[in-house]
Amino acid sequence: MAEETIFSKILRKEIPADIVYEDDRVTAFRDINPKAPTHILIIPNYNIPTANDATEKDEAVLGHLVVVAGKIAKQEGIDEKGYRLIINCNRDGGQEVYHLHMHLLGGRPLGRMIV
Ligand code: DGP
Repeated sequence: MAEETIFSKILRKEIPADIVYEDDRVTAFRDINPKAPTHILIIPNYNIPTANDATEKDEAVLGHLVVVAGKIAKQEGIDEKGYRLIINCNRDGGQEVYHLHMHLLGGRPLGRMIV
């Protein structure tokens, strides 16, 4: 079984988070250290540590992350202007929390890439 992270505690509501969306498969909450006016993390409700650990059984939930990202972007009023979705993997990818998550960033022009 994957190791616990701070995100497991957020899922169990043991520590506070500004949750903007939740259903039976995924949960979304505002990043504690926002890099843009809208910076939301969307996570599966169970721990897949990194993109390397994703398997065929995770395909539905991983696809759902993107569908939910679109819904939240609309909710945040950034869908028309646009936004960026990022999944970091391991050290070179800048991953800090080993519970796979998708960053939804928007609310300002982000440039062509974040480096
Ligand atoms: P990453 O580098 O892709 O692993 O991003 C992890 C993000 O998680 C980082 O932008 C900060 C955010 N984060 C870390 N701890 C917490 C927390 O306790 N609460 C919230 N809301 N966000 C957190």
